[in-house]
Amino acid sequence: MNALLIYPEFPDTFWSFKHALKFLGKRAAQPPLGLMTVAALLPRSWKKRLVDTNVERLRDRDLAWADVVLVSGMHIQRESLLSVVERCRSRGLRTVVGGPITSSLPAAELKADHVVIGEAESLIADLALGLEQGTAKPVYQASERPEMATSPLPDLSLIKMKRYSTMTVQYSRGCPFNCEFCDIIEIYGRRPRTKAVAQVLAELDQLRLAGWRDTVFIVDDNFIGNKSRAKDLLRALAEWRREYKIEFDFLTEASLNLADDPELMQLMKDAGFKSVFLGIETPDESGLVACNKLQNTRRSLLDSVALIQSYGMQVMGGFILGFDTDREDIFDRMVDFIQKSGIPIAMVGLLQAMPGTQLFRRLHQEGRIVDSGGGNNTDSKLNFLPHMDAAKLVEGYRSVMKRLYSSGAYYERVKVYLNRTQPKPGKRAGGERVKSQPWITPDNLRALVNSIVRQGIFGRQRWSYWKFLAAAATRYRSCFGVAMTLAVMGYHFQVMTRKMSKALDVAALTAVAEEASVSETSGL
Ligand code: B12
Ligand code: SF4
Repeated sequence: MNALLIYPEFPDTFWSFKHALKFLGKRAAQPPLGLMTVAALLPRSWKKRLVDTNVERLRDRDLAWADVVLVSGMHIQRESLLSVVERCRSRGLRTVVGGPITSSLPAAELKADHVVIGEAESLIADLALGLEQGTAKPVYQASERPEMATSPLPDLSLIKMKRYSTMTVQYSRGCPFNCEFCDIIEIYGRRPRTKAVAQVLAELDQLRLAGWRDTVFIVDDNFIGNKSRAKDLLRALAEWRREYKIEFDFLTEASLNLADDPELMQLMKDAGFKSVFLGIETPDESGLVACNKLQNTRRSLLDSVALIQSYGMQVMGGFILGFDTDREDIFDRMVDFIQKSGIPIAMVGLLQAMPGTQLFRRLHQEGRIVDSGGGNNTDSKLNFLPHMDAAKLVEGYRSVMKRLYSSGAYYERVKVYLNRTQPKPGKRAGGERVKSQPWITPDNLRALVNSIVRQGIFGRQRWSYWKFLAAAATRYRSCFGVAMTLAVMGYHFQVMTRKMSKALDVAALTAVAEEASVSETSGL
C-alpha cells in the first residue's frame, strides 16, 4: 500500500507565528508529530509519504501515487482539512481522518471514509488490515487510552526538518487537574501517562543524529503532571546533554504549581529548559475558583511567575476573558497583571466552550450554547452567550490585545523578563559562572537583518523598535539573541492585532449596515 499522510494548512492566527517565522527563514513552527507517530505505527511493508501543507504544496502527483490518504488536524484546521478530504475523494481515494479534531466534531461532519477518534496506538494495526482487505470500519475508537510504552519512535525521515523552527517530542499525555473549560482531560484523560526515559532519549538521539541543534518542544499537556517521574527524566536529560555536549534548549507546558517545587525548577534549568507555557487564565481569583482552576488560587500569581523566571525560564502565559465572573474592570486588571508579570508572549483568548468539555455541557444545560465554535479563541467569535454583554466583551478583548501588543508595552514586558532571567555575564548565578552568549550568531544574524528592514525601516513603530534594539545591544548584550527573537515575535503579534482590529471594524461596519438596511426595509 502507498500511504499519503497529509497535514492541512493552519489559518493565520496568533498561534501560527507566521509573520515571525518569515524572519527566521522557516515555514512553520512545528512538524505534525501525530502523523509522524501514525506513520511509524503503519505496517513496515507500506510505502509512506508525508505532505505538511504548511511547508509545501500538495501536488496531484502525490495523490496519483497514493492508495490511501491519512489526514490529521485540530479543530481550527477544519476548513482546510475538509477541502483536502474533498480533493482526495473526488479522485476516488480512500480517506482516513484522525487527530484532535475527531474528538470535537461528529465523525459524519468530517466527510471521510474512516474516522479514528482519539489516540491511535492500539488501533492502527486493525485499521491497516481493514484498509488492505477493504473491510475497514467507518469509525474506530479505542475502549482504553494506550500506555505510552506502545507509542513508537516517530518517523522523522518523512519531514523536511529544516523548514521548521522547533522539533517536538512528547513525554506524557493527560493532566491530573480538572479545569472546567479544558478538553485535554476529556481527550487524553486525568491520569498522566509517561514514556520511559529511554524512549525520550531515543527520540532526542534521533534528532541529534539528524543534525538538529535547535529548540525542542516537549509537547506535553502538563509536563509536571507526575512530578516525580518528570524529575527522573530531567536528571537523565541533563546527563544526556553533558554526554553529547549538545546545547539543546527545551520548552514545554506545565501547570503553575511548578512554582511550589524549587527542586523541579532547578532540575528544569539544569536540563536546559528555557521557556515554559503556563495556563494562568485570569488574575481574578473568583474566576479561577469558578472554572475549578484551584491550583492557581491562594497564591500570588505574580510571585509564582517571577520565581519561575528566576530559574532562567521565560514564562509564556495563556489567559482567558469571558468567564461568568468577569466584571467590566477585568480588561484593565488583565493588562495591568500581564505588564507586571514580564510575560512577553501572553496568549489572551476569549473563552470557548469546546464540545465535549464540562463547560460545554453546563452551558448547554443552561441553554447558552450558540454553536460548536471554530477552535480559535483569538478570532473574537463567541460560541456561547456570556454573562457580560457580548459586544462589550469582544470590544474589551480587542482593547486588551491592542494595549498589550502596542510596541511600547510589549518591549517593556520583554525588558522586565530579561532583567529577571538573564544575569549579567561574570556574575554568579546559583554558584555557576555565567558565560556571555555570542553577541551574534549566523542564525540570529538573518533574523536581525530582516527585523531591521521590516521593523526598523518600514515598521509603523520604528522609534520604540530602535530604542529597544539599542537597549538589547547594550544593557542586554549577554542575551542579545533572545532579545532579538522576542522582537521578531512581537512583530507577529503586532501584525495579528492589527488584522484583528481591522476584521472587527469590518464586522462592526457590516452589522451597522445590516441594521440600517433592516430599519429602512421595516420603515423604522
Ligand atoms: C504542539 C501543539 C501545538 C503546536 C503546533 C503543532 C503542530 N504542528 O501540529 C502549536 C503551539 C503551534 C499549537 C497551536 C495551536 N493549538 Co495546539 N497543541 C499542541 C499539543 C501540545 C501537542 C501536539 C502533538 O504533537 N501531540 C503529539 C501527537 C503524537 O499526538 P496527536 O497529534 O494527538 O496524535 C495522536 C492521535 O491524535 C492520533 N492521530 C493524530 N493524527 C492522526 C491521523 C490519523 C489518520 C490517525 C489514524 C490518527 C491520528 O494518533 C496519534 C497517536 O496516538 C496538543 C496537545 C496534545 N496533547 O496533543 C495541542 C492541541 C492539539 N492544540 C490545540 C489548540 C486548540 C491549538 C490552537 C488552536 C490554540 C489557539 N487557541 O490558537 C493553536 C492553533 C494553531 C494555529 N496555527 O493557529 C488543541 C486542539 C483541540 C482540538 N479539539 O482540535 C490541543 C489538543 C490542546 C488542547 N487544549 O486541547 N499547538
Ligand atoms: S491544568 Fe491545563 S491541561 Fe490541566 S486540566 Fe487545567 S487547563 Fe487542562
